[in-house]
Amino acid sequence: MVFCAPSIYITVIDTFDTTPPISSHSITSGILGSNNWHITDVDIEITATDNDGGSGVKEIHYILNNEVAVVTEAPSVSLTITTEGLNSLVYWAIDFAGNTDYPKNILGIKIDKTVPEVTNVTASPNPAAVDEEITISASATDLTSGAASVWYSIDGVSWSRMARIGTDNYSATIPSLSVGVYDIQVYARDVAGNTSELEPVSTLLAVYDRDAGFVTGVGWIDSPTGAYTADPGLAGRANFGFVSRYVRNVIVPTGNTQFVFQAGGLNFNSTSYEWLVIAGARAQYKGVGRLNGADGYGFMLTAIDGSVDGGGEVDRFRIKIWDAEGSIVYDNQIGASDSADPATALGGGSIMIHTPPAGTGGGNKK
Ligand SMILES: [Ca+2]
Ligand SMILES: [Ca+2]
Repeated sequence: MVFCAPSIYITVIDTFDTTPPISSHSITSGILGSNNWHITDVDIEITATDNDGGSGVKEIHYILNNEVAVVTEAPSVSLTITTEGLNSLVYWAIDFAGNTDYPKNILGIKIDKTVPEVTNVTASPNPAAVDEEITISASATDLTSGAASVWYSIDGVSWSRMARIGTDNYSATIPSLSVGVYDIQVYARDVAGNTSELEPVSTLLAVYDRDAGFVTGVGWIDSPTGAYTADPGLAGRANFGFVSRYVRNVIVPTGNTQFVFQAGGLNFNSTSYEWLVIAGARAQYKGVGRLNGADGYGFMLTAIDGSVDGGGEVDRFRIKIWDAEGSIVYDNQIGASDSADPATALGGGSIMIHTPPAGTGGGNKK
């Protein structure tokens, strides 16, 4: 050994370090969901140490998902994996003597940050009679970890699991329900544990009594601009569900009406009815209810059953909602008189007027 100059000194040490450094990794942050899937980005730290008296760690190299190798001149490096799906990570360290650690190959770092999507929630038949079995159907997809389970509730009360029917379709049956309008909500959970529970997809289900006269409606309209007076520019889909039934000599009809205009955050539920008039294909009724949980709103609903003589083959719907001062909150036929026929055709769903045979019931008229 000759210690005559610093450059030679380094060369000499090199010849004595024949031991590669040792590298390892740890996940420093990231939320683990189910089945070893992470439901967030994953932060990883790779560190390396060289042997005692060795030349020291010079570089850490890593390759994420078979991309270009990243070289860091330090004994540790942090990286964040953001890509959803199965990720792979290969890394190794090199010391100043040029010894190379054997590459660690980490496969299957699984990330799914996306909630599953529920579509096509339907109830059938809808409307349904009180003694009819109702089938709830929905589709659920999840491109990353896959849908694991799909759940439904009636008015959000309790959740029941739906059976899987084919690849993306799910189904459940409800033996029967009493007269009313029900909010059938569905959400899905993916294999990683992401859930769409906070924003279930819903559809309204109407249940009627076939022994009474009734009008039912379930479906949706394209709410026109101008309908929602607090923000007249808003348009979009509005869902409705209603049942109004009547018995001869009983003036006040019973039932329930729900109307939801999602873009305006408007959610109306009737609390009681005042009167109902059914004349041929046209039904109209008036009542009071709650808007977004607050009492003190009036409403009038007018509907045409296109399948009844004179109905013109097209189901049409109008709802007008006003506050305690009588100011209009919502009217999808704003400016028209209360006696006008509804002009808005349904985007989907149906309106059904049922008049019981003479002597068994009948329409009351105000
Ligand atoms: Ca070494
Ligand atoms: Ca997912």
